[in-house]
Amino acid sequence: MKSIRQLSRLSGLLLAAGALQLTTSVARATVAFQFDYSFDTSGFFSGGNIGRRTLLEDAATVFTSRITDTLDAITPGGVNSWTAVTFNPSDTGTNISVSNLLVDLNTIIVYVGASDLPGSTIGLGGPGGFSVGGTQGFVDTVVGRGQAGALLAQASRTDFGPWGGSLAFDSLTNWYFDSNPSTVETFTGQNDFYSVAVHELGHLLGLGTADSWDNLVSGGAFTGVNSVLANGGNVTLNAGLDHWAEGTMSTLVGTLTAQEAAMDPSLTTGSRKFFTTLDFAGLDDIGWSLTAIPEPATFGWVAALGALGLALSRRARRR
Ligand SMILES: [Ca+2]
Ligand SMILES: [Ca+2]
Ligand SMILES: [Zn+2]
Repeated sequence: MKSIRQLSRLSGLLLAAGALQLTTSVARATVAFQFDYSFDTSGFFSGGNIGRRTLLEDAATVFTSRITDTLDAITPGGVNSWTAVTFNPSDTGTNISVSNLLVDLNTIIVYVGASDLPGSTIGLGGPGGFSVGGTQGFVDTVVGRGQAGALLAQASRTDFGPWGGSLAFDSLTNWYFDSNPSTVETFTGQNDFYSVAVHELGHLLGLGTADSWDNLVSGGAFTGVNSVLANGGNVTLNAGLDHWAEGTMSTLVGTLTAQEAAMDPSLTTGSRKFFTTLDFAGLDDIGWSLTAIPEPATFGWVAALGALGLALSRRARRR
C-alpha cells in the first residue's frame, strides 16, 4: 500500500553533490538489513528503548539466514543520481526522500520508527520507491539490483530487488519484547514485537507488494509454484490480495508442526507466529533464492510451541 514507484529515466538529472559521500562496499556472504533509526523521532528505538534494536536485528535473521541472492550496490555519482522515497516510519501518512542514498552490496536499508497507526493496525511495512536518472546500467541497478527478472516489463516481472523501505510499529500497542523468540512465554494482552517485525519485513521483501507477487495472483489466489506445493493448491488470498487469507495454515520450517502462516492479515494478541514453510515458499516464488536447509532454531521452535498461551483477541494488522 505504501510502495511508491516513481521511475524516471531523465538522463543527466543532477542532485545535490553534498549527498555524495565516500563509502566502501564490504562484501557480504549473504543479504543483510541495515536498519536506519534516523527518522525514529518518537524514540521507540532509542534512549531506554535502544535494546529493541537488537531484537529487530535478531528477527531479521529469519530472512538473512536463508536468502542467497546477490543484490548489487547502488553507488550514485557523475550522471548517475537517484532519490529513495518511502513512508516516514514516524508519520506514515507522509514520505521521506533521501537523495543519492548509498546502498552497499547485499544490503537492504530499512527506515524504522513508530506511529499511532490507524484502527487495529499494529505494524506497517513495505518497500520504498524511487526516482532515478543516469546510464541504463545505473537505472537497472536501482530498479532490480542485478535481478534480471525484475527488469522485465512490469506485468512480466518474476523477481524483486528492492533497495529497502520502511517499517513502522504502532506507538500505542502494548508490546511484548522477547530477548529469546525461540522460547514462547505467556504474554497475555500484549502483541508480539518479533511476530510483527517478521511479518512487516515479509512485505518489505515483496510479499503482497512486489510486481512479481501481483503477477502470480489470479482469481483471488496466489499461484506461485512453490506456494501451491506447500499449500496443496492455489493459496486463497485476503480481499486486498496482499496476504494469505485469514487463518491460512502452514507448518514450521522443516517440521510437520502446524501454525497459522505469518503472512495472513492478523496476529492473535498474546501469541507468536514464526515464518512458515508457506511464507518462505512465497518468497521463493517472487524471486528470492533461498537455502534449502532450514535454520537449526526450528527444533527449538517445536518445543517452544507447547508453551503457547491462549489467544485472547485478534487484532488486524496490515502492511
Ligand atoms: Ca522467549
Ligand atoms: Ca532474486
Ligand atoms: Zn500485512
